[in-house]
Amino acid sequence: MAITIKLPELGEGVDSVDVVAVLVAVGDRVEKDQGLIEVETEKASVEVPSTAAGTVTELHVAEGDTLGENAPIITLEEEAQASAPETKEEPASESASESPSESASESASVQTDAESDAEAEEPRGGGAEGQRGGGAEELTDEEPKGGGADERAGEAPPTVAPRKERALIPAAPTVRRFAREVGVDLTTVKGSGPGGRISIDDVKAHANRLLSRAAERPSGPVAAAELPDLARFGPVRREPMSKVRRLTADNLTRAWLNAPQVTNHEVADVTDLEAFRKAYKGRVEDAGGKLTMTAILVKVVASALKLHPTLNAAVDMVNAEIVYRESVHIGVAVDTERGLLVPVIRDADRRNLTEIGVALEDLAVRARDKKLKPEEMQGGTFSISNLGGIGGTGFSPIVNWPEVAILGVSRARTEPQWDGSSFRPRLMLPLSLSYDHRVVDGADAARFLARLKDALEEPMLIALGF
Ligand code: CAO
Repeated sequence: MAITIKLPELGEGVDSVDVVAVLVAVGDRVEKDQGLIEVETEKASVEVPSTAAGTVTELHVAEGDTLGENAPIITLEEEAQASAPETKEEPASESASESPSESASESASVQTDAESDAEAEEPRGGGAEGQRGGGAEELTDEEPKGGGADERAGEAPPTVAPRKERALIPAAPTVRRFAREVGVDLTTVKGSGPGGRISIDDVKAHANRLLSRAAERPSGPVAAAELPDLARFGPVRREPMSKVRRLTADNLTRAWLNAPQVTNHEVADVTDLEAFRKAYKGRVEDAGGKLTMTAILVKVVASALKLHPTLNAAVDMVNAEIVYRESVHIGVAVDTERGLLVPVIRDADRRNLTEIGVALEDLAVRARDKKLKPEEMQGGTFSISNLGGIGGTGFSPIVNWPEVAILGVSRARTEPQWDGSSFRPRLMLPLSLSYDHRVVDGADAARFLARLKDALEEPMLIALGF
């Protein structure tokens, strides 16, 4: 007999809930207490269980709906033994007499087969887009809400296969929510728990595998989390992203998700170096360049990398290898109207300061004039991002994957420093080194930063090979 399961009492202070997932489809057999929909309040995300067992004949909700108390969720054709008297539309005895001959165990075995078939034959490879397009939305379009079970009688069942597969996904609401947030389609994830139950770790491992694959296509898109409806909270304006912005977003997301990153901080006394820079900058200008703090840092970093090859390496997790790079190509972050560009100074370790000053000025000007060639932004082995011309006391730059480290530089300030007998005004430069912790240990990073500090404070050390 047909019964309609409704949204139960919502609790004090909760007027409505949002449907974030529909866990069953028309044609599904559900058990009593099985989750039907996942709803979200401002405080929590919960599954609403079925109060009866039977076969779903009608869905009254779709993802994105907002429901109030007592809103109908599904109508199901109830089975004899599993009736829930308080929600029934017909007496239990009639329901029992009209139950189909198909036994509960038969139904259960059909479900189990469907699940194992889905895993064995279809490796749940529809992809996020396919699933999104074919699931709830398709059903919603085809089935207007609100009709009773009898109104639907005789109609061909809607597309149930994708929903059925989805309804069988064994995952807790927290896991479903996490998967949605990181853009993973749960139908493509194999669970490692009992009965194939999917855990958050399974989702993370799956996401990492996808990212490794995506990383093989450096310009490919990165799975994106769906934005909530921000217009609900006030007017919004949408603008298409520029290509530079899209690539930046993809690259930074890939780097952030691929490499576990840590940032170490250090401060170097660059008082003497600044005096040197001012004294000699005219000579570099004569050569067509600029003797800036960034140019000096490129030289110092390039020299230090020869002594710390791990920070000039790349990580190949597919083959479990560290790829040491003989060349030292330093990428320099340049702020342009179009967004962040990172041209590369090739063989920085083999160039003198004047050559670096000329190369950097040329690349920075052409970056801002949109005249850089794509190959001039490729192949870096380490990056420097100097925000000191703008301000700031420190920041955590994101490693420019597939590099394993990046130096962030903030604004040098004159500060009192204790020299053992008195405080003296010294120009102090904040340095922040972010690194891929899979290959660079904290101690390696600290030693590298100490090396940079020493060289910036005693530049002659570079001439001595440190
Ligand atoms: N502390 C204090 N002053 C600094 C400084 C620092 N760390 N770095 C630069 N300055 C000063 C320079 O000395 C210069 O001062 P003067 O005009 O008195 O000589 C002024 O700031 C401007 O420097 P600059 O920008 O001409 O030259 P630069 O080599 O220092 O920087 C470049 C070049 C391309 C790195 C810079 O223009 C730039 O684009 N920086 C932004 C990088 C960025 O966006 N990073 C964020 C990326 S996300 O991680």
